[in-house]
Amino acid sequence: MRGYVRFLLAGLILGIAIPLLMGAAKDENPAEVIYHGPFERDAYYMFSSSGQSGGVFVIGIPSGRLFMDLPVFEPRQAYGYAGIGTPEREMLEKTGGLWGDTHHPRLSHTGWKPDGKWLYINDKASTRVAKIDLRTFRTVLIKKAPNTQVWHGIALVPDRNGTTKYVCANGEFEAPIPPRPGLPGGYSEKLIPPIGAKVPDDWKSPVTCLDAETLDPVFQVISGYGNFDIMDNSPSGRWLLSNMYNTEKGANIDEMIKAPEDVTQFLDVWKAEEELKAGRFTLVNGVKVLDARQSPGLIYLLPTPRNPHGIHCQRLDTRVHGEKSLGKDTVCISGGKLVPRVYIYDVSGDRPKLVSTPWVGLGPLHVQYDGRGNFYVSLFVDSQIGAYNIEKAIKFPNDPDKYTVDKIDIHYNVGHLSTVMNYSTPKGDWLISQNKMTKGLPGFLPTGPLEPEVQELIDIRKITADGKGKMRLIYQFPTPPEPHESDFVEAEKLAPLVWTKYKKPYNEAIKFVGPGESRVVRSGPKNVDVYLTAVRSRYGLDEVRVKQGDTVTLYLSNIERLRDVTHGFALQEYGVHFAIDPGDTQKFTFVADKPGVYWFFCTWFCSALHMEMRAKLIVDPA
Ligand code: K7E
Ligand code: CUA
Ligand code: CA
Repeated sequence: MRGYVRFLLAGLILGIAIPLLMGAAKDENPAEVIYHGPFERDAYYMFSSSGQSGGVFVIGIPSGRLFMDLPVFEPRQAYGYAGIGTPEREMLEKTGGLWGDTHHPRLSHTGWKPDGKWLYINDKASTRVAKIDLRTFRTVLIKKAPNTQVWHGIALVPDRNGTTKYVCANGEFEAPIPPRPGLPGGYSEKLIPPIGAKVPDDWKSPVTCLDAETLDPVFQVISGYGNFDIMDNSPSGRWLLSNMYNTEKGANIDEMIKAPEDVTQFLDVWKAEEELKAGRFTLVNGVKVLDARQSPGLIYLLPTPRNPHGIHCQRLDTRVHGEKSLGKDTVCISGGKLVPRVYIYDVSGDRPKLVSTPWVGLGPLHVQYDGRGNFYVSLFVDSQIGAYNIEKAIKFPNDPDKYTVDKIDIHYNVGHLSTVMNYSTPKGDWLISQNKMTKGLPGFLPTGPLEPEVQELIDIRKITADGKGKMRLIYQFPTPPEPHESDFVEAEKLAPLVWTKYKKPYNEAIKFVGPGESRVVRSGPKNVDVYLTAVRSRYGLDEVRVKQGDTVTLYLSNIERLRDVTHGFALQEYGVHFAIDPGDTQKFTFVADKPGVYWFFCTWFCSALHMEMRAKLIVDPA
């Protein structure tokens, strides 16, 4: 009898539980969402900075698959990027060095949407910005600017039609700039008490805006304050926001955390353009420098949480809010590392206003949006991500129960968080948590005292416009060190624009060597030019003969017509390696100072006869 009751009960429970589970499985099974079987393509490209790896990770979302570890500020021999004697190497060396610390990638826009043309990213360490051609996924330009030290935050400012016009960058560290006679204040909304002014007054950290095409500086702006961290622009392109954590002008950490509040600078880009036109600038090291102390209304300073980090502006999802919302300014939100609040600014008018300071949790760093009216904050100390409703957080700033939508644990210590296409037309589907610590995460294979970085995919599709619903952690994937921020474009938009082979002329400065054009030309008493083709699976010459002491310039063209057939070139004893993609030509220069016979060989497995793809460099003794 007892058995029978148990059987009945079990049946009852299963009868309820099975349909429930099946119902849940129907739209909630994470495997169905993120698993991409053979031949299945991701919906988005995610371009994530790779931090101290010096480049960009190209990752498919939602699968989390790593497609490319794209080199920018560091030579990468697998891609033949910036090898010894190449023009890329020279560009890196001229602008600061052979390593970088990348932070904030941004995609170029046309009409406020990613146009699939360029990707920009900064190197904090050497105050540089790079431009990557998305037809080829190659770094094509790297530049720096004078009068500034350490670019941390960057933003792409659009013109009035939403097309990328400037790449602007924050100088984080103060550096001396020739002092100028300044007018006293008058531009500050709230006086920040000067505490321990240890950094000299003529040390500035300007905001620098570069021409998006050439990366040459168009203007810089200085004020009575300095030290900028993270930057964003309002969608219209009018406001450029910079967070400042050292309002105290302290020279060490104790000084830098003294003031109860710091400052967000709102730079009116349209006003800056008027000032430039009116000639109200000074040339400093060839750069037009605007001084906010002499141009009232050029900047506004508003209080920000003590030692702020992230400042991010809302873009609206056009599917929810219509095409006109694309360039519409609404709110920007700043997080502060040392107080559990974020500050919400209304930037829709002619003057930015602080409208709310809601409580969010411990260690708020960065803020993202879903385009439906909610914002998401990374809480570094709490190891959580919080979701909040903007309207309610403005209406009921002292009632977290009213505006908090949901909180979710992450693993661990989230830095940046990225909602898909947050910097253009937010999709409101996925949120990627880019965490700083893995801390022996169960399920991750240990890799020594240093563990891989973990990124977590969070489903935010259930969060509604009126601030209801739950986030859901559905996937964890590792990446090498150390992703900071990400930008996104739809795969269906970018994939068709990506070249399958190089088109001519891609680099006018380097002449393509066509089939049958391989030759050795003595161009001077001590100069030899070598023109060489590569095709499966031989070089255009079996032997290259030079004299000891010759400066050899090699032009190597890959004359393949098939996509993805890349060849390599590794030269024994000379430390030379590069890779050339189909249709591409590379150039490098070296001095043949060691007499002897040296095999050079292909390093990319290009055909069944790849091993046979080798030839001789003969250096005759002088
Ligand atoms: Cu890593 Cu954007 Cu440089 Cu914050 S920054 S975490
Ligand atoms: Cu060409 Cu291997
Ligand atoms: Ca401070």
